[in-house]
Amino acid sequence: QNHHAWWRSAAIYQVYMRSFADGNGDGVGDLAGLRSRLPYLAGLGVDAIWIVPWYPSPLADGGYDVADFRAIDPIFGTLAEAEKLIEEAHASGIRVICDIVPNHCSDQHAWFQRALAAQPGSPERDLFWFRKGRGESGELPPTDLQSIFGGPAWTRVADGEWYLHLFAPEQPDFNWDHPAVREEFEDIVRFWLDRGIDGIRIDSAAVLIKDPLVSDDYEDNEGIHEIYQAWRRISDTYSPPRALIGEVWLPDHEAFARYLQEGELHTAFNFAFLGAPWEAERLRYEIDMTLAVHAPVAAPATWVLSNHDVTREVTRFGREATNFAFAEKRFHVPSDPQLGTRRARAAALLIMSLPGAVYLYQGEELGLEEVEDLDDELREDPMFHRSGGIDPGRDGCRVPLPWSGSAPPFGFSPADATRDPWLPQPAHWAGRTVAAQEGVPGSFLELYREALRIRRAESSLGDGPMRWLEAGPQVLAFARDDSFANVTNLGSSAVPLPPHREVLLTSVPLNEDGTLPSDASAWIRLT
Ligand code: TEU
Repeated sequence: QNHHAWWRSAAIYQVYMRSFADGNGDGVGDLAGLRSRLPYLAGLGVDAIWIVPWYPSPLADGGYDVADFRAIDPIFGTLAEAEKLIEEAHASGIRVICDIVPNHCSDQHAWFQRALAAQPGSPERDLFWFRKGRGESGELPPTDLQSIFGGPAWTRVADGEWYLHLFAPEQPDFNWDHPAVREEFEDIVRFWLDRGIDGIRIDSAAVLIKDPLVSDDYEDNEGIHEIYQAWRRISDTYSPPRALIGEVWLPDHEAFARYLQEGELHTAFNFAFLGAPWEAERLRYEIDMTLAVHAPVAAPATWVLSNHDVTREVTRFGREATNFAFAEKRFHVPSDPQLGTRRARAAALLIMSLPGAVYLYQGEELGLEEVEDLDDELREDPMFHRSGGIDPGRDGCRVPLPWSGSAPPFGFSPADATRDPWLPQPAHWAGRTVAAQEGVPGSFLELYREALRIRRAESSLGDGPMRWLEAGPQVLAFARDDSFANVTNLGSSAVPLPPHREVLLTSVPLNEDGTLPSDASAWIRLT
């Protein structure tokens, strides 16, 4: 086992910087805020932070519309501050992962601006997907392809040509058949690795190669692997080793695993738990499937309960039987926060004891729920706007964190702030702040902190083998070695724990007779 392969067992904390901590009082999170909260992250016990795009951006898609891949947006700070952050994080034992978005850029990116100013058929336009439209005067888009955020995937420019965007119109797709695009991104990868970045999260990694006039299929096309093999050759020249982490959304498991072959990505997000209901048989299937997918490749399994794209898990798990991170939010299915909280606590102990790495999304450790009652005018997500409001979008999981105090901004911004937080925080978050939970036995935060502490101390946790233990139909029970086991009860009645010496941690107190209540999880030391 390579001890330098830190990503194999890491707990990686996702920082949505706009909403993490605001240092300068403008209502938007920034590098100064993040730097001031590094002691919190070190105390929480995470191994790394993944920072979502911090580059100059008009924020048409929360920063996933990048105007310059080699700079920091002034609302967050400066490149010098980013370098300071990396240094300080390293000094606190925390690695730093940045987010590279290779499929598209902002329509304000210099290359796209140059393409707009240039003639149809020019080399500047060849870096993107400019095409003539259909119809007598080209008034119809080149194809009927729909964008992932809704509406046509083509937008027309002043001279009549159309350009392709798989996401919002403000996010033109690069033409990855063009060698200049490849060289540019290889150089961007070097740029950030040279600044001490420990890993790169690769946005929408499977959709770069396409031939939109020939086929609507933009996922996992021929030629995609060469791109990441080239990136891997670059990352392999760095020491200590750096991780390439793919956001590879592919339903086909074999296709997914090909990104994790020798000489390619080190690891990729496993989104299986985002779509799985709170149901033992289904979760067992997802666990077995995940481990089977990873068995033939060197990459570790990874586990994700939430991120900035999906409904927060407290809300999801509070919906009886369903846990669909995407579709169900459109139908405003009511959620029971007590039930959701209970299950989310159990789910946390479940994923943190499974083999491999875990990704935690800021606020998950506080038990925050989805903010579902944001005013329409405040919602920024293009998914909301481009669906005509049918899809509530992803703003509800991106509300600024509550740190302390009894009223907004809950310490998110300094006392002398000039602006309110960019999205309003619910008043009842007074009970969810870091300060309200810190040191309080049984709080959500202390559960995460204790789980992360044990996870670090137990050599059998993180990457490594597991075996299922005999258990009832609504129970998931597995051992990590001869002594450590997890039992998670998804049923509606209490279950006995297997013979054990010691109870290490439980998501809720055990019953007086020592049984594990429903919707609860326990870490135990076996006899
Ligand atoms: O997401 C990729 C992606 O496919 C998402 O659009 C996903 O399908 C959707 O969010 C589900 O609700 C990445 C980023 O994580 C996301 O925030 C960006 O909007 C997107 O890429 C475009 O860069």
